[in-house]
This record gives sequence, structure tokens and C-alpha cells, in this order.
Amino acid sequence: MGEETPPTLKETKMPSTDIQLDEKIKVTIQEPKRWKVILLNDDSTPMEFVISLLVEIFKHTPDTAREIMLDVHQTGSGIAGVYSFEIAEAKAVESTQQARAEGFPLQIKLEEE
Ligand code: TYC
Repeated sequence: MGEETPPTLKETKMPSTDIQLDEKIKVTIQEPKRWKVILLNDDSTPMEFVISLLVEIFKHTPDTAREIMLDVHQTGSGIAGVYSFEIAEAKAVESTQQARAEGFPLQIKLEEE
């Protein structure tokens, strides 16, 4: 006679502790919206100041910053960067504060992508 194996859960008729869910759970994830920080042209904010904002706050290289600044100067507006709302707002506020501290009229707007 061989050794007896312990009864399985089914054989003991004990209730299973496993929970069976019938429902299909649908998970939908919304990608967070992205916001464009748009620089507007004006006649008196100095070109070098705009370039310095683009480098220091928007982390562009000096070459890219100059291209963006010239695009704004020539077309009237241009995108400094695209971010979540909170980051876009913080960068717009900081840029505007620096401009006002220097007495420049630079205008910035946020636009949903
Ligand atoms: N038009 C400005 C000048 O000639 C330069 C400038 C560029 C101003 C971009 C604002 O967002 C701006 N000094």
C-alpha cells in the first residue's frame, strides 16, 4: 500500500477562496492633453532677450533658439515648446515675469495642441 496523498480542495468540498469575476472590466486611459507655449511678436522686446528665454527656460540650443525667435519676429508668433498644462503655465509665467522685470512687453499665450 502506497502513501496517501492529501485530499484536494474539490474533494474536501470546502468553499474556494478564489473570486471569479464575470464582468469584463474596460479600462480606458486618457492621454494628458498637451499645451503649446506660443511667443507673440512685438516691436520692442530685444531679440537677444527672447533667445535667452528660449535657452534658459525652454532648454533650446542657442541655434534653435535664434531660429524660433526669428520665426516669431517674421511671422508674428511661434512655438517655444509643448508641455502638460502645469509645465506650460509655469514656463509662460516665468518668461513673462522675466520680461516685465526688464520692462519688455513680450506676450505669451497657451494653446491646446
Ligand atoms: N520683434 C522684436 C525685435 O525686433 C524681437 C522679438 C522676437 C520680440 C520674438 C518678441 O516674441 C518675440 N526686437
